[in-house]
Amino acid sequence: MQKEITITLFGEFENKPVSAYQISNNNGMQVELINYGATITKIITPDRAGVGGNVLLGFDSLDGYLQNGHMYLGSIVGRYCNRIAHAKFTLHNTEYHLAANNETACLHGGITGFDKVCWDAQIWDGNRVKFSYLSEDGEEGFPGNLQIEIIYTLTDENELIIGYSAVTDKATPVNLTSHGYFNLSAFKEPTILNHELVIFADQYTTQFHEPPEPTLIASVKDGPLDFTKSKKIGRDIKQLPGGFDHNYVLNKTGKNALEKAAGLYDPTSGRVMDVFTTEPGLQLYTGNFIELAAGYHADNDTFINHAAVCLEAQHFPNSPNEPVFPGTILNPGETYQQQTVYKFSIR
Ligand code: G6D
Repeated sequence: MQKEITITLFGEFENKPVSAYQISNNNGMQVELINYGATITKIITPDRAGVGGNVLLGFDSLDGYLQNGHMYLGSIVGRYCNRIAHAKFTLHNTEYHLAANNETACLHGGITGFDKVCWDAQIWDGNRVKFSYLSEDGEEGFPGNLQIEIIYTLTDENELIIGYSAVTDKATPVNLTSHGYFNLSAFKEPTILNHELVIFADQYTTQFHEPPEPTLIASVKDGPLDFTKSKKIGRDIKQLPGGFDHNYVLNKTGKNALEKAAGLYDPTSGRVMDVFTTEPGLQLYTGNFIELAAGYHADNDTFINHAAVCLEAQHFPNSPNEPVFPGTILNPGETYQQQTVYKFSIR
């Protein structure tokens, strides 16, 4: 029997109410969402002793999100998540210029991306919330009026399913993701360095920091980025300046097939999170700048670096400028559709 979704006031943004939507299932899980940034603010799931804990980094008030917007905590990120080199792209012989908000690149849709706007919300049959947003032609420099819908579904199999769809009246790049920061110990472990991770990817796209270009596809084999066999996140992290912040090329058997991308396990709590997606790529980001956030959290007094890990399913960075990468251009008459599933269990 479906439980009712509860709605509470979470704050106010630009004189509009921001509401929190709590979805509970019949198997010990609870998810909280807010319409600011179509953001996941809490994911409560049981450990091997059956004790529930919040495994998602977030805030209990809107202020926390407004003060730490540079972290994109739990939010939907777009119109184009990750980076576009030189903050520009050419489409149908027109050059489009975006905000260079990350060195000379455009990151996460520019200055006011989808994580920093209020979405319309609609609740459905007890376990589903739909967020909608119209990104107008020219918003952050992108062409076309883009109507986006995000549907969050919490199943009794402890899956949080994120369904993405969008239509446009003019050709435009679209690359959306959910930017959750996870710590499966429910932050009883101060960092995720002891979490074990497997990523089903033999290759990654080289991180472009101008130059070298073009962005290349390289093998992870036997290097610090190799997660083809499960290993502790902390084992090789010191070999990477700051930590992991890399986009993996997932081993896909079929274009747009919903397939397993990664598995995360916390030996302390026994919690497991498996990630399935239709996307070709996955960004591994180990919360390398959290200390700068000087944030606060209901359960913790401060964040520390590597307090949580992001596994963001998406297309590759800079795809509008890399013709060999899977395409991200949505044309009028087409429907952008992607799905990512975060499935929680215990071991
Ligand atoms: C940093 O490079 C990282 C991004 O990948 C991440 O999304 C952001 O911090 C929160 O810019």
